[in-house]
Amino acid sequence: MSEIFKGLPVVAFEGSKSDNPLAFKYYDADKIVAGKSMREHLRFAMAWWHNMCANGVDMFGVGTADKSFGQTPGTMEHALAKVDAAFEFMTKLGVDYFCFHDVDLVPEADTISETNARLDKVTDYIKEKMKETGKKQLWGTANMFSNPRFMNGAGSTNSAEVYCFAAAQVKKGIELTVKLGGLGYVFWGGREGYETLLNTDVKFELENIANLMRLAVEYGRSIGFEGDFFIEPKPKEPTKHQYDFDTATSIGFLRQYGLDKDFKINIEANHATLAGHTFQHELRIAAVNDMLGSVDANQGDLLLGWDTDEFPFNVYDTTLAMYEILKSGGLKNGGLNFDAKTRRPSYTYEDMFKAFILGMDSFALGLVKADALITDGRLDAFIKNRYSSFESGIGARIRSGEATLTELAAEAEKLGAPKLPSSGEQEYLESVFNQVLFG
Ligand code: XUL
Ligand code: CO
Repeated sequence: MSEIFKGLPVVAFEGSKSDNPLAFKYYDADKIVAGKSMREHLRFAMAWWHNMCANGVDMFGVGTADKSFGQTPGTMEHALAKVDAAFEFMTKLGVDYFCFHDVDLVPEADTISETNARLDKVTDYIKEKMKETGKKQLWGTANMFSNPRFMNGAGSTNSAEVYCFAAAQVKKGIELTVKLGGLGYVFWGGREGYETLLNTDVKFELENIANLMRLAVEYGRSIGFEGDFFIEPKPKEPTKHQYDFDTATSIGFLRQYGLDKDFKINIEANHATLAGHTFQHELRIAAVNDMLGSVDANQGDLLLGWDTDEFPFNVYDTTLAMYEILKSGGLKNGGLNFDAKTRRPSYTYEDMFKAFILGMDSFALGLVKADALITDGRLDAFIKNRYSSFESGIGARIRSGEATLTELAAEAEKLGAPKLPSSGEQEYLESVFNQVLFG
């Protein structure tokens, strides 16, 4: 097997003073931060679809990047060359994990059995490469949104026949995840939503999606899958409305259908902003519900209303994200999957390397700064003090659940006019944040 990314080096950490574009400035894999190495905290993953498949094609033009890796796209030789490329890429960048959809690995055949045979062949090869390199699968998933049969969704389809095809793909997807020892299995509801309520039975569709997930859990557990199932929320795109709109909605769905013990949430930054939330908000809501599973690390563009899947660059956001992740005790069966692609004009192999360096450095900085914020302690102390009226007296009785409504009303009457609550001091806290970030 010959080198694919010729002339591109194994990327080393050189520190913040380095001007080598192909070196890490902040990501120092074995450096210990908050008791663990950066590598363990961050668990970076490469998304097969953006990195090994996407060539920059968009609605207005053909691809600009060559991802043929010396083979003819659509052949098994190409599928195997993508494996070689992926492992060389991960090795050179020091990325420990990867994620894929079934059809990212192989060209889909006319029959399920032929597609599955191709998947078996490619995953045999992936398994060999995993043994050689120590790389691991973060999560697996099935693409149930590209094939025309899924035009009305997979679990949410109006066709019982299509539902069977979805089930077949989920079954195989979980089998491959078990085969490769993946930590998670993702459901991103690509077309699990609707274009108009005039033709849609929402309750029926939700029940069918939940049923597909229940079947997946039962089957997965029966063949030894011990990892987490994840829902990846997104409010829209490609459908007008996706049922897994955001974290809170997805958690409600999981609880409604009794799936909350087996599922957690995979939060994507750009999906959060499409839902009108911050990335931090989605992480916090998942964390306080004990549902923070994994992260699709990318960023959107605030001026564009779609999923631009950019490599993370905004260090305020990566700091706030790592702050939430550290405070929640870290990602257990999750990691930071770069569900991100280079811009269409950044079409070279070197751009792919630089994109990962940007993303990995942005999160390494975020980790260091988040740890510094926690060590600094002023934010925590402020929050603790902000709720201190609940520590004793009537406040403590409210917290313990002992106080009755009558008792509280009587207390209010006794107080006469209540004092204003203490100031929120947002501006002060933001300046503390800047001070910790910039010294
Ligand atoms: C699409 C998206 C998906 C999921 C996996 O917006 O994020 O690639 O991450 O299906
Ligand atoms: Co994603």
